[in-house]
Amino acid sequence: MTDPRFDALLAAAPGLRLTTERSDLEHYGCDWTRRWTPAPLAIALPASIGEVQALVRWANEHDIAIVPSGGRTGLSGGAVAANGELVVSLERMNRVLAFDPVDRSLTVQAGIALQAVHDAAREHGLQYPVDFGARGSCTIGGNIATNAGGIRVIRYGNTREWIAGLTVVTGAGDLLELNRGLLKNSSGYDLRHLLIGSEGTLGIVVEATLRLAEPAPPTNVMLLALPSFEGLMQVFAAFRERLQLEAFEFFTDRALRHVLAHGAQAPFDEVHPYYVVAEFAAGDGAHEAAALAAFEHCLDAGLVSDGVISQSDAQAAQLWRLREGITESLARHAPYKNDVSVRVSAMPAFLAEAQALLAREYPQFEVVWFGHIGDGNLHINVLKPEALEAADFVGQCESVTRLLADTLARHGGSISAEHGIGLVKKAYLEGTRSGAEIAIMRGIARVLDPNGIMNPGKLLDR
Ligand code: FAD
Ligand code: 2HG
Ligand code: ZN
Repeated sequence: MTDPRFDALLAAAPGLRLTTERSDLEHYGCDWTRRWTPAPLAIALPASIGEVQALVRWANEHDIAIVPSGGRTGLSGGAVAANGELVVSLERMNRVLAFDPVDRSLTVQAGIALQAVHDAAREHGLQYPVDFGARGSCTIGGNIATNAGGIRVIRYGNTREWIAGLTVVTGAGDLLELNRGLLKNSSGYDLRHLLIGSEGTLGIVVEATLRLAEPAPPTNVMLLALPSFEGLMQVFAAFRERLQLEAFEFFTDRALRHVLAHGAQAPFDEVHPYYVVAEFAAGDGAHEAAALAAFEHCLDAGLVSDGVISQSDAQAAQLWRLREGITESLARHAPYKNDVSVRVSAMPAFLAEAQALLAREYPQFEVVWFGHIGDGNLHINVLKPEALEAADFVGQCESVTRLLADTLARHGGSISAEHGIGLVKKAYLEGTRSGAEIAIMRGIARVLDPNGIMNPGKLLDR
């Protein structure tokens, strides 16, 4: 730690933990994308809001870029520090601060893991309904910064719906308390919503007040096998009509094969091209009958070819593993990820067009399709052929993404549904956002972060 600039920082924030150990730089300098070589200046681990403010002010004085860092499970390169940035990890700020039974809210520090929030809500007989596979490692700060979605959006919405208040240190070093947990607040621009989805470019979220929901009803999980994707949205409609859906997730046989190779158990004796995991409120005979009716309707119409319903929590977890295990099972193939959305009504046409285009233009690639089909959100992972160099692979995948972006533009969709733009999708932002919108976004960034120190190079160039 020989850099003399750190002396002033440690004088202003004596409790701050600062490290330049090579293993720490490597550990904190990247996210799940693994595409960039970590090269941060240092890692700061504040334990209080005062320390966060001190280091943001110091970074402004010394013109040092900051990368806010949560669990680094991000899939868009948002938490990457490859250019001498100061990584600010919130991992020491991971406590539950307050629970309010009347407001049904939980106030937490931003570095708390999503799973710990679930546990805390459950202790109070409630639930925090944003949920997805990275729950054990991702943090509320990262969820807010990406407006994370997940497997229950179909019923509960994205992270944005659950944020009643935010405490933020802006890029200028100001402390803002946004909305203070109010349910109703028509007092002008809601700056809280600017911070949600801002990918660390406007400030550092240090605390959040989360709304909690009634506990989830007892549920059952069903795995459906589908002969073709044309009928997918009809299956969705049939189940949504008859049941209260908590989740409706889609994956292909290719995805399943990777999860099985990773140790999961095959759900059916036969191979089917497409699958859906549906979770729905259950627990009494009427629900069971409705599920059976939905299934039989789809079977009679030739929309599904097989199905299995969970008989225990353990079996439900096993079925979920087939869907939630996909990302991890693909990791060894260095996938190039796309995370796209269209309106649910546009999904069948988009899916058909995109699948046909990719198969025609890029037959050399294994493409794995899965996602939150009930939200109009698909994950399209292109796997790296072993023989292809990483740089060549990424180069070719950029043109896959360009093709997808053009297709999305025709269908009015978005190049990032829930993972954020980060570094990975910056070049394609203009397909989803108009020039006027991007100009306003730049203006907002200039106001909250006048010296451009907050996560520069991510989301948009300023
Ligand atoms: P990080 O990766 O650390 O950071 C993400 C972004 O947020 C970066 O731009 C970073 O600078 C910024 N940031 C982090 N903390 C703060 C803060 N306190 N203040 C300001 N900015 C901050 N995402 C989904 O939406 N839905 C899914 O279903 C889903 N499933 C996943 C499954 C797996 C197995 C994995 C590995 C990832 C998945 N993700 C999913 C992506 C990822 O988990 C989410 O984007 C998550 O919200 C990132 O949280 P994090 O704490 O890891 O953030
Ligand atoms: C999911 O839905 C995540 O499982 C990860 O958003 C998607 O790995 C991906 O592409
Ligand atoms: Zn997802």
